[in-house]
Amino acid sequence: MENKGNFFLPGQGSTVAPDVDALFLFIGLASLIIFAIVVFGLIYFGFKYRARSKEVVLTPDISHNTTLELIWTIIPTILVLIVFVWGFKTFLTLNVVPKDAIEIKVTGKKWFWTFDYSDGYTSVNEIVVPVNTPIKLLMSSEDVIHSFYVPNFRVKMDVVPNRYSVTWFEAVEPGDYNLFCTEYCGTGHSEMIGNVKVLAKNDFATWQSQVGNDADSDMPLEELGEKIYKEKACFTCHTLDGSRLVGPSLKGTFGKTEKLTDGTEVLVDENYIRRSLLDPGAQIVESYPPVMPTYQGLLSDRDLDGIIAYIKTLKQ
Ligand code: HEC
Ligand SMILES: [Cu+2]
Repeated sequence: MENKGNFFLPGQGSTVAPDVDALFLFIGLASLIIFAIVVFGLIYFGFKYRARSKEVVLTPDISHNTTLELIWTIIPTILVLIVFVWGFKTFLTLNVVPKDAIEIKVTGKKWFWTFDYSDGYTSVNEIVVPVNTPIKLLMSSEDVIHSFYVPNFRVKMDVVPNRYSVTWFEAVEPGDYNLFCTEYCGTGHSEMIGNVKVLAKNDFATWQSQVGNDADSDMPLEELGEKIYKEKACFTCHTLDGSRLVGPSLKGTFGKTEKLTDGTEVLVDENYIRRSLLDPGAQIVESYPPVMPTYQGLLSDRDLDGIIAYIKTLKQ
């Protein structure tokens, strides 16, 4: 990325970032100057009118000063008007989506992002977009409030259950940019991290044609399963080394007997795993919260075969 940013702000990666930063800088500097005047005045007058003798000297009876009062009313009013007009213009730029924008559906859930593109492709935790093209994000949540935040783009918008929110951006340089959830949404909140991959226009076209042809169809099942484990962010809740996270570790799961919350025991076999992914609420492992999201509609039959094959490789 050309624009690396500085100590105070991350690099400017979108068309709106310079506007947002300029206004921020103006408000910051104006506040700093006023702060300096007030503090300096306080110290200066405190010193100038300090008590010089033990005798009580009464302050002369001054009721007002019209010139001073006009100055401290007019200057702040002008400042507030500048901030209002400037801020409103920037607010409109941030909120009015250009007509030719490409639309991507964003879904937040505990604790990852899914992105649905108009050609039917779905990705998890990575949104891929072309450079110099306005992108409209139509966003909703499947559970609690999340918030979509890309610091380099100066774009942040809440993602709320039961309604849609909309935001947009136009990236100005290819590269990878952090995507954070900025609304505390539970245990895995700090791991709800994604990536915005901005590609040059021709690279984006190549990417689109690749995902269009289903590059996974000739991958061995175990490899496909491993890829899904990473891409669908299973790792935010399941480890591979036997340690407990939000969910049980997948190490040595296959073939073991699992105790469920309803007191029954069940053998972890192909059908149990399939059901865990498509209808996770049906059988809850004892001592774990029922928070695993459903992957119904996100995983094909072959994907499920892949995950099962992969879990089988994770022996003790
Ligand atoms: C938000 C956290 C979360 C995510 C993400 C998640 N799971 Fe789970 N998963 C859980 C929890 C909690 C349980 C245990 C409770 C239950 O049975 O639903 C569980 C249970 C399971 C089980 C049954 C394990 C057992 O020992 O019986 C399997 C298999 C599983 N998950 C696989 C996956 C795979 C594969 C993915 C990714 C595609 C995934 N999970 C994503 C939280 C999650
Ligand atoms: Cu979140």
